[in-house]
Amino acid sequence: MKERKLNTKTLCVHAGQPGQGAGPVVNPIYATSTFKFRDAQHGANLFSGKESGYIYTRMGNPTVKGLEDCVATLEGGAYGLATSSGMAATNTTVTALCSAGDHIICSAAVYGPTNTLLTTIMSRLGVEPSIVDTADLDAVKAAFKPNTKVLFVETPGNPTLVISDIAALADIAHRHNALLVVDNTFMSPILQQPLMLGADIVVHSMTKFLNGHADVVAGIIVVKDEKRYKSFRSVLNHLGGVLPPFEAFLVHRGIRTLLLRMKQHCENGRKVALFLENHPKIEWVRYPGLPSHPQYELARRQMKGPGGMVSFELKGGLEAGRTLMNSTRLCALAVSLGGVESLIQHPASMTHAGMAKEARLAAGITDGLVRISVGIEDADDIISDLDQALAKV
Ligand code: LCS
Repeated sequence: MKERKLNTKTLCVHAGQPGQGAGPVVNPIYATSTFKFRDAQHGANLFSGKESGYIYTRMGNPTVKGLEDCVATLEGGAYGLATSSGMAATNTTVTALCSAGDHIICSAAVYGPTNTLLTTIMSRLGVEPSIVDTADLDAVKAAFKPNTKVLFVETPGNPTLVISDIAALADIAHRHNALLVVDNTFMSPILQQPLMLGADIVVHSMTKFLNGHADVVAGIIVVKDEKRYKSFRSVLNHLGGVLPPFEAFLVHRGIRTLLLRMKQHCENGRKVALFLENHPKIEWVRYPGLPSHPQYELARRQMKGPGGMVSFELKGGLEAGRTLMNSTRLCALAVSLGGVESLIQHPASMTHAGMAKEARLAAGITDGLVRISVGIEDADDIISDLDQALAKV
């Protein structure tokens, strides 16, 4: 009998966890830095690859492997590589794919430090970046050079929520013998599966929706084939930015409720976005679930839901935004996103403060833009908090 494919809800609960048979129900924390060999030959065989098994936790650990298998399954990929942060996932990916003399194209609207990593550190090491609005396919085509190795896309982009067409960009990248890397942090594999749309590699900050509880910093890379996995594993092992087992355990636990949480983030995100759009003190709102989003149709085609991130600007600009952020009682004034609790922050002076002002403005990150990560609390409570804070503006 052909094995029935499990549905996503079931995979969130079971992927990467121990299978049937006697033993633990939950993949335990292997709190060990190193693993004993049977004898000297066994150790030599593990190092040479003649036998597979665990050697040393920087090279692999059963708790971390359970999480890697889980996220790879949810993304529709073959292998995962858990990293110590989302930035470590991006850094490891770029380092694995690019050498001095190569060129990389990156979305204009990305998490601030991703832009900084490419435009300062990677460029210092000889990898030349081009920052492009990847929602504009003609601009992307024009940016390719003979030495372009990677097209790095964040969609929806942080914090403008601009959406890039993954399938079209995969096609463009492949025509130029380049690889498409997608940062899927804002969506999680529940709402968007870039590998299924043609992307070659997915990276995540698992600090956000995947973990979902604002108590871990973590990242992951998902690839489609063994050859790339082995080369990435070697780079990660030598760069050293691996995820420790305790953090892996927490993220794996968080993923068991990922689908339920994402449903609630979408439901609450819609309600909050609609409330803001109808409020007289709001200048504009950007949310992929609102018909006013410039790429509403693409969002509906490419994403299974609009997610929990909402960006907006008040009519009074930056000063009004500051008063709002200082007046919320339930929404916490903090960076990060994707947790069960609602957070509010100001990208120009916080998450994207490290970017050059011209680059920030070119990416649509205005001085007055305020970003909310809508949590899974009762939507009416979030809205009433924003309502009382708006009354103070
Ligand atoms: N990619 C995206 C889309 C992100 O939003 C972040 C962090 C990262 C990568 C990096 O992940 P990390 O190393 O922090 O795990 N975004 C943050 C934000 O918007 N506020 O604080 C962190």
